Amino acid sequence: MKYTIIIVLILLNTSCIAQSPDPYMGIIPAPVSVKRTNGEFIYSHETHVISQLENNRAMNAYLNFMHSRDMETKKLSSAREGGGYENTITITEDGADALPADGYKISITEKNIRIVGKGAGLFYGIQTFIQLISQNNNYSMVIPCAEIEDYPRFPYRGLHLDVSRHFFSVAFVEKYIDLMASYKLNNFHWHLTDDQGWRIEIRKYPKLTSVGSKRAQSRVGRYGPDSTALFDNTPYGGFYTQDEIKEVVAYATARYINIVPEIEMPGHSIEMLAAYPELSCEPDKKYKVGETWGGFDDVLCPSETTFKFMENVLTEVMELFPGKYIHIGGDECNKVAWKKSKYCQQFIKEHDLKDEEGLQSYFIRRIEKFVNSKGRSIIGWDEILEGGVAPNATIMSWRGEKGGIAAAQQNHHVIMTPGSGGLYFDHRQSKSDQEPLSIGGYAPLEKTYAYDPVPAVLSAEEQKNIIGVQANVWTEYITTEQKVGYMLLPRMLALAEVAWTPPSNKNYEDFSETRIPQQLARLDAKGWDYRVPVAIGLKDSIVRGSEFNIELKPSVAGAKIYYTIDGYLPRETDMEYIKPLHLSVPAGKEMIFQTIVIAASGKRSIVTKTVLSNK
Ligand code: TNX
Repeated sequence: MKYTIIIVLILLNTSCIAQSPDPYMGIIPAPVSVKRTNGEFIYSHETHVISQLENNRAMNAYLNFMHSRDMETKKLSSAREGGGYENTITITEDGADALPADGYKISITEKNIRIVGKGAGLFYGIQTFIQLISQNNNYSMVIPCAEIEDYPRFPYRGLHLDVSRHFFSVAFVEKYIDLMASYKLNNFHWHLTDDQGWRIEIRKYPKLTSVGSKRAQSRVGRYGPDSTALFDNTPYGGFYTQDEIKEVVAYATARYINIVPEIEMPGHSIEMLAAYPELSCEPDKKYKVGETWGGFDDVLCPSETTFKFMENVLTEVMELFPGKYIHIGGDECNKVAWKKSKYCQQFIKEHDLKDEEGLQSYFIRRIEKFVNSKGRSIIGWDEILEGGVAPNATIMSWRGEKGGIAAAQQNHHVIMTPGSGGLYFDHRQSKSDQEPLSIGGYAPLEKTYAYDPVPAVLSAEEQKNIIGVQANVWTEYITTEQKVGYMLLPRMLALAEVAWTPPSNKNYEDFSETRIPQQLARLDAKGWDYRVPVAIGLKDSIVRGSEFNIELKPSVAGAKIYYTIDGYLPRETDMEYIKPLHLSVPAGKEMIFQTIVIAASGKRSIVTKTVLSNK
């Protein structure tokens, strides 16, 4: 009798999916509680809105969305709030006081919809409602009946963008902020200065931009120890004027997003030295704005000139950014220059500091004192713990969780952003050589999703110091807006769920196989670039056997999967996967099954290759 092994690469039992629909109704981040009830609400041109909120950010978000759908809603008198009128949507603060911080409630019945919340909470309720109404990318206006109750896990839900290594326009930054708001992130960490370019106009020091924002050329390819570096021979620059900054701050505020500006010191600052060499320990030396990646030996000298200069810079920065936090960097400060400098060595002795780390700590404390005197607080990268942490600083733990744990134990607030936790979106998303140039580390979607910002080693009391989580988009190798999209999405959606959703509600299968495909289709329609995930149900691998059942699902709603078994790269001229395949491989042979996912917009996944082997 013929011996056959049936290997099921994936079993996506559709009847099973039908029986247990996505418990979160497509919403990312998954809400705290979703209770489905029978029936659906049909949103139409006849639906009236009832609200007494005027000039309200949540209400504006709702009206703008409806306007973009050509669904202007007629307003009914707010006196009807709570009256149970049919075919209405009530948007109200009434009853919001009983909700948790930044929480909201939505009830959808066949007759009407009621969204309750206050401030940011109501705004998040509207974002959830918008996701419900734009599902499956067909902008269906049919909303299943449900009761949703929701609030965030962490108060700080951050996303960073490095605009120094590569510069991104105001329009793009605003698009980025919009995206954050859709997924309930609330802190935009704007990395405005670094060795490779100063990007914010400072009126008192015009050379910061006229000199410091421009580099003569950029290093090509991955930075390494080799001395055969290639450069692109192309000048690069860009900065934001103060008026542009004000515009972005207002744009973010309208979406309940706080901006955390970062001004790097005392390291990552050679662009400042190029503009104002008197800030260095060797003022007669010539400095140029960084053209390569990685660190530089020359950093700010802890002199009175430097402190005065930085205070003046920070004064202008604080006038532009109204938020509580000013990020002062503090990472990777090379100590070479301080070790060589007589002035620094004398300073260490005179101030009874232990060593150069003590000097770094002195530097940060002094800046903190100034920032605190203006009623603001500093955030710094975890290096600011070295040599003793500034008294009121919040720590961003990026070199793993160690710094964050130590800071939480010392009763400092902590934002977790470890590269090792899948939160560095400059790391590659798969091990395929079809991925674009990236900085090195490996952070697939699943890894980001699995991250938990609260280390178990902390006591319950210490855990309260973890105020949130953030992902970072460093742009040494991200030269275009399109590539920002590619590196950001879909991982940012995983970040949103890590930051918002109670851990017990997290479900990677539902997230990656049901909600991500819907959301990606929605983002595609909005013009976002993103990494098209590979077909659901396949991984690059070898599978052994003679008979193979293959069941796949597109990773973006509405996308098509094409495949080949002839060894050639699949493209849209190949067979389209429509229904489960059954492939037989004779004894001693191998068949190479390759797939590509192509979204309606034409965006393509990498090609997967599965060897079906009967050898
Ligand atoms: C480390 S994270 C840096 C950045 C780089 C990044 C690249 C941090 C505080 N410093 O300057 O861009 O790695 O992944």
